[in-house]
Amino acid sequence: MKGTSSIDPASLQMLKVARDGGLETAWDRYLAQQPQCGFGELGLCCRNCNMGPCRIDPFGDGPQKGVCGATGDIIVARNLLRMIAAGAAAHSDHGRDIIETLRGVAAGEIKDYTIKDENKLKALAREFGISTEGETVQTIAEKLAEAALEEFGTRKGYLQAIDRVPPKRKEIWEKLGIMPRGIDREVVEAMHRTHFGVDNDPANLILHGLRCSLSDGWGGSLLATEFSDVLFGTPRPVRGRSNLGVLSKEAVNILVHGHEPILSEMLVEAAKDPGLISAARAKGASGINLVGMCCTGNEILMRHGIPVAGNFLQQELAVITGALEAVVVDVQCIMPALGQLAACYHTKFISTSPKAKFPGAIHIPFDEHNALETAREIIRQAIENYPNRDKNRVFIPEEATAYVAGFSVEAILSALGGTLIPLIEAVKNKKIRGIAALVGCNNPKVTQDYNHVNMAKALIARDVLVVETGCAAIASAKAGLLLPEAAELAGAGLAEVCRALGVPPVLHMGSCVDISRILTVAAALARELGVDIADLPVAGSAPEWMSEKAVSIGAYVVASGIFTVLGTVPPVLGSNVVADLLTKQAKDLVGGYFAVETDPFKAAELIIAHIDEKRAALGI
Ligand code: BF8
Repeated sequence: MKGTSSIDPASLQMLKVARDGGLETAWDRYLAQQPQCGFGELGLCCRNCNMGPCRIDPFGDGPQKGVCGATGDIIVARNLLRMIAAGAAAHSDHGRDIIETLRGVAAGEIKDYTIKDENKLKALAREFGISTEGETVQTIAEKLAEAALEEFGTRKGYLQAIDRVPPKRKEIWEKLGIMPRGIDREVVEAMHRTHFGVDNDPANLILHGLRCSLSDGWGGSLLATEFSDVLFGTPRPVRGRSNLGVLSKEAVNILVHGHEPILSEMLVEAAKDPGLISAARAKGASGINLVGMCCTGNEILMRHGIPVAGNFLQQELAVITGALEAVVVDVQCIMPALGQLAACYHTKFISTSPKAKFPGAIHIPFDEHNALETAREIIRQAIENYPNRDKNRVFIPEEATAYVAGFSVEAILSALGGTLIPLIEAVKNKKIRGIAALVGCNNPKVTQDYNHVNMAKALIARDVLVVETGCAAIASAKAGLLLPEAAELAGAGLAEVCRALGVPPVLHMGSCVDISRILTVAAALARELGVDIADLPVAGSAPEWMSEKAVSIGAYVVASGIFTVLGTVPPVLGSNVVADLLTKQAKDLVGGYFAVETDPFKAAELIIAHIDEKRAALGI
């Protein structure tokens, strides 16, 4: 959909406010960047050593080699591997922070968090070969945290969660030499290989990219999900509201944005403090209104039904409502533009992580050892700021769509009566044609939410059950697709299943690290059927992706055997060799492969054709 910024009415209203007020957003900066660098778009620029920077002429007239002799194929492959490594590092470092918090809780050093899901703790301990018999929860947690931290670097052999994978998949990874070892190790090796003068074979580089990404999907991300569930509770279906209309005209509005639930969970706790609520009232506010954005928004909506104010491209728009007393951030997907924008309003932009500081931000270090008090201090600062709100500059759109979220693996199993068999039966008798995972970001290259919403609608209309995470899930929440009533938009078979189970046709499974929940379900389905993941009628898509994390996700989904459609073009088209590897040869090597399709309706058709091909091969 060319020429339109967003399909979200709330975003469109806020963009008008921004334009009228002369305020700049990502959409403006995107336009100012046009035309974007063609070498960069094709992946043909190399800055890995100081003989460069070098770039390859895609038309064949200028240089075809960098100073060192690297061809376009080598440069594209190296750049892609670095993107995967950065994405895997981000997810996995998030995972490590959660595990370290659990270790601190178990050791009694961190007091403000408790272990919310002891059953999951014990199940994970058993998976890691840790005896739970007669042991205290603390001891189990301590041993489990230590074992999980070993996954990052010192483990011998392959990652523990690989045992969830069907045997055929393991054989493929072993044969190709891409069985993921330590999580950190794969990222370090990616950086080593892409250093000057090391790995210069495009296929060898891409294969390591797959291995590195697998250490994210089946390693860092999976541990982030599982240990978050242990600490903060495993999500269950929960109702909430989504979009900028969740901001309040009367209450102190605090927006929490970023990724790690360590911060957002404590803000949820602190916002309930009667003393702080009274303090807010004393300043003339009706109370405290904590809302989320992006993945940290997903974490607290999945576990508490906290309202979610929007997805990636709405972070600036939330500030432009003029109604935010504070934007509190930790790590990832936070625009550095927020500092300057917040300064145009009374809004305090508060950073909390030593890893992520921003121009124009107030830094309040968030220390897990003093978590509740730090969260209270942040909320106090927001309350103090309430009288500075200029009511004449407040504009809050009305949109606040209801949603049902919280579909963890455990919640799905419970909706199905404890086993995957009813789901398998529904797939076999074609009530459910297949399953598509729609994930990932917004990107100003795409009309906001257009690809997400249209793909989801096109798929459910053809009886494809859609599972979502990240900003894709927030797009569906805003569009009303996460409600059981949305079954009326589904094909007859899927609608029947949804009505029988009381679930929406689009299931919100969490934040981006929670794509590991989708992997876990896919692996369990394959095991149940005695086939490989690649044999299942399932597909993935990142219809509006922008981040390096999404590149790692795409790579591990494909490496896990799942066909994946990208809705924005990755920077690989400068190399036919790399493009061919990803879109064709990967199918023979790992079962999964990529397609690029920017039109959401055509992308949905690709997924349906793939699902039908897999159904035919299974004889169902
Ligand atoms: O990890 S979907 S814009 S918020 S990267 Fe970021 Fe993309 Fe949103 Fe969460 Ni995921």
